[in-house]
Amino acid sequence: TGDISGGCPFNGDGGVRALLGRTNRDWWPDALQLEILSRGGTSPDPMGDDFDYAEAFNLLDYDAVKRDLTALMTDSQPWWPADYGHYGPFFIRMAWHAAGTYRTGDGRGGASSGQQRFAPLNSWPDNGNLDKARRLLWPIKQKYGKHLSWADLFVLTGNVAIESMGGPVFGFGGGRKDVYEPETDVYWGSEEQWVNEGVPTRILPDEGKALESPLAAIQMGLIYVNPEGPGGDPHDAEGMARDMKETFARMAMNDEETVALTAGGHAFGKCHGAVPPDQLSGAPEGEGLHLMGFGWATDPDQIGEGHITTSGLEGAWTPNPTQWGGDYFRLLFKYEYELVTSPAGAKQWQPIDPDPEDMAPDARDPSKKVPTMMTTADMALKRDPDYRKISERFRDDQAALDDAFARAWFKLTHRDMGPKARYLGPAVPAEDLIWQDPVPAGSTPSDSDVSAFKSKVLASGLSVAELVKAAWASASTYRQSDHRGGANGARVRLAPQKDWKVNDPAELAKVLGKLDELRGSLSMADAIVLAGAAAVEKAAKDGGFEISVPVTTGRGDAGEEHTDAESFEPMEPFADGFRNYLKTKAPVKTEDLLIDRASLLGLSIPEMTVLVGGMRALGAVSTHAKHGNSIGVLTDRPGTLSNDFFVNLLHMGTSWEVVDESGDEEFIGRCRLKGEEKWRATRTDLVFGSNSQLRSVAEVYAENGHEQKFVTDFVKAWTKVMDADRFDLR
Ligand code: HEB
Repeated sequence: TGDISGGCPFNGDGGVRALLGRTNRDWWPDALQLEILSRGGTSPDPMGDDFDYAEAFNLLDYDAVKRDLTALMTDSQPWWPADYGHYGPFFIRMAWHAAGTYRTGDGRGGASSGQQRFAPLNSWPDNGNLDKARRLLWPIKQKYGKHLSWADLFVLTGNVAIESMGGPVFGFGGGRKDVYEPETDVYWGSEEQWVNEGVPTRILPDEGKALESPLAAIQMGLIYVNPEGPGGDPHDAEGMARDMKETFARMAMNDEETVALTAGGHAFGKCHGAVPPDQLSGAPEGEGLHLMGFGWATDPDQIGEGHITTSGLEGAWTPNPTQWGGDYFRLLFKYEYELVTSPAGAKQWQPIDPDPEDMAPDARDPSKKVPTMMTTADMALKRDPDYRKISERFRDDQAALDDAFARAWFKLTHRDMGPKARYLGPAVPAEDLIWQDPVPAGSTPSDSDVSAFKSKVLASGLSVAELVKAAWASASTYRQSDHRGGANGARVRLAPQKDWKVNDPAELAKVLGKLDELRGSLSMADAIVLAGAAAVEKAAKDGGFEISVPVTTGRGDAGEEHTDAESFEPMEPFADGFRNYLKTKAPVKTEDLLIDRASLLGLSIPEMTVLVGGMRALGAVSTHAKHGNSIGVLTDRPGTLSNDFFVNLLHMGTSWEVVDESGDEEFIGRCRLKGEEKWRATRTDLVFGSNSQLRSVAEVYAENGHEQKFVTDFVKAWTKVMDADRFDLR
């Protein structure tokens, strides 16, 4: 893939930046402050905790929804008339923009929570007028209610749109449960202007500037690239292809998928740039109440005439914008294109001397013919040599394009749903796809096999820390953003995970080798988790607490043939505060990276806190270049599950000083009276004493009388992480 950032996350402009960059509060300071009603864990979700969306979806009359959606496609509404009498293309763009925010770097974005309804996405310049597309769907959403989420509806509508115009569709999986608030955990960039306000482009090779990870868009407010060229320059053909390759790679798409998606998408519909953009009101989130959630308002008569501006570019790609087919590539290669300016002032490309039958119908009056167009991004499909080869093949082989488009669209719209076990409904394709990270079914071992294995593990000579680290390495790759990773499949024993530095590869290989010897008929995936459980039970017992760590077996083992190794590379933890690991200093504070990881694991503040404290006490830290396995292990009895970390961290007998050469990353704790060194720790450790909110939680675990609570809470949080990916059980 074309990752020109060198795979290093957060490698932006340098300098310290906030974890979340520019947030909704920064963009819209006057917005209603609803978050004060969600204090103290009160949820904004009106459906309540016991609502089971899967159960509701399974009662949906899937065929009836599809019939209703098909009818809606051509049921033009006077307040937003359908171009060519068909809303299909508009809905495809809606679905593509819903899914297209996905990025591999942290698995965030994507279609799975219907975030297009909320800020900032509802107001991104690139999502212009999609407020209308969503509102056209309200009667259908209202009709099917709890049985069909907005998030599923967006994707399903895209599918029905494609089908209703004769396009190929691979399948549909439901199961995207709606949320009722904007996601606040996604970093969209730190720029303070939108793309249409002159914000600079994010890839500037001359200035040594690469696209900051995990971002996948080239300018603030775009889904991917600037259609008019890099930074708006239509002549930079090389830069256009570079930007497309980089951004599409960030959403897990290779060149062939990128070409198929773009050409397939632009077989349909048109661009809107009939009026200068200064005639439009602002984006939805900042608009007046009377607009009822709409933005980009303009004169209704103009809308009726088709005088609409969205991107500012104007025109259709093909003579048949509501019919699937090969016209896009046919025209792209048949004609030379010249640079022209749209009525809204955008740069675009127009065929020179088109034959009359290659002209497009006017969107409101089919008897009128208008020239077709290409964006600078479309032109890259013939100007770039790699793309051109693929484009020529698709031009000459429609069946190949059909298949590639259908598959790439399915991947685009389902990439962030995680394993296939999470898909619902009658249209889930039978074929397993490598990007779904398939795991062969496991089996459930007998209780006696399990306890025999655990005894053997504890007698094997492997330490508590080694076993805990291996189990953590296996399970903690899980991220709730795209539901990838986790202990199921035991991919920790495969490339690239087995070689990640955070996993202490040599030690991990030793532990896994031993477990493999001892496991008998158990799967490796179960064996790793069971061995971790045995270690935690022993560590608790050594601290005076008899507890049992529950393990639900039944995990399967994935092989290399089930694993797209390259797609796991972006999942390498750049920092893992739970193991006190930092690869290289980032422009965000190291403690921010702990919060980020805890959020991807779906942990609460107390869960994160008790896990950090517990794992330190167990000695389960990644090997530190200078301090081996001792940094942050604030206890004299590593390997025992105790609250020593919190007790010692908060003890007033210790004073802390920064180790200057460490660049603020490392600290010495000295005896306040005598001055001798007692501990070494990192930012991730000290933040539990210095941050007032984290301290308040750390204090609970350091308090007398909470020793048992500490152990119980640790085991609960531990088990949550071990089981985070067990969708097969739910
Ligand atoms: Fe697209 C449209 C660009 C990709 C599908 N797009 C469009 C436009 C533009 C663009 C500018 C116009 C808008 C308005 O309205 O104005 N794209 C673009 C770019 C890219 C893309 C730059 C990257 C390269 N697409 C894409 C994809 C898809 C699509 C991937 C799917 C698959 N689009 C689309 C559609 C449309 C568009 C369907 C039409 C819409 C209507 O018609 O409304």
